[in-house]
Amino acid sequence: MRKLKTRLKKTTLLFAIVVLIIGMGSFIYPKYKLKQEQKVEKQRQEKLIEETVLQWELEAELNEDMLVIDVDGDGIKDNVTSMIMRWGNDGENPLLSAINYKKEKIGVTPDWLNSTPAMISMRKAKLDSNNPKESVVMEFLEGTHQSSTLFLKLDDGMFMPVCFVSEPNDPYDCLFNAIEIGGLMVEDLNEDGNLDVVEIDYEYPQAGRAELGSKIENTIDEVFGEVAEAAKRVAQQEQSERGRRVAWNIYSYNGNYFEPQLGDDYTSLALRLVNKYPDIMKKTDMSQESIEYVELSRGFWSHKYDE
Ligand SMILES: [Ca+2]
Ligand SMILES: [Ca+2]
Repeated sequence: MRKLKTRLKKTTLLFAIVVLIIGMGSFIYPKYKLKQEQKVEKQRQEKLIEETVLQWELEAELNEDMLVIDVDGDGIKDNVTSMIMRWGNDGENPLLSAINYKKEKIGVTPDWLNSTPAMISMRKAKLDSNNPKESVVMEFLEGTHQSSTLFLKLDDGMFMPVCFVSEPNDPYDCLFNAIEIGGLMVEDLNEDGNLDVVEIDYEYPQAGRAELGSKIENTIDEVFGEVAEAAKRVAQQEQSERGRRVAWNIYSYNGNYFEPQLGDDYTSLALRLVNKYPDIMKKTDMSQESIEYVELSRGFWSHKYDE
């Protein structure tokens, strides 16, 4: 009898252990399964990202209207395409459109940027080295050999221009000028993490002394009409020999826009520039005549833009 009791006890204990193991198993197994599934899904996503980004990068090598950069700062590269460049400047296509690796649209430029001059190049820039977001820099052809540059960053689903005023009224509050293609200097001069932009111009030591000749003067009269006198002075300037490069305007990104650097702020950044590039001079070291010439020329081309 005692033997039977002991056996019964043992059986009950064994049964309890088995129930406990099954119970624990049925509790642990779904968790284990979920983890496995999550792992597989993560690997699938990683493979999708890798393949999509690689395919885009190959495409971007052949298409200058496309960039593969991380515009929303989530650590995964996105696809930015200039729809104007790809589909034409008919006022309907946005300047830029971005999609993520899932092909979801994550950003577009506002309609007021739907009409722009011919694009020369498109590249990336980091406005703030502490922010993972990458921005777009677009250069456009302006005038005869001048160019203008637009910086764009993604905010809340919109690619907004980063201008040199806090509240821009039109695209010209956001276009940085360069006297020649590729001439805009874009780098962090004082290494504070925020990008600086320098509009470079030239001094004209012989300003005002070049003779155009009556043939050219007559042509300018015919072509430029009311602004012929200004055009003649600009033509004289272009014929006179260029001196050193000048740091005409310096701007620094302040987290919101490119703030014009004036007074001591200008001097401090300009000195760093002169140290790094000895052929560049400060605007404040130019002759008054040279300054007036550059002002005339820059005003002349922006007058042309307004027409
Ligand atoms: Ca991204
Ligand atoms: Ca800086």
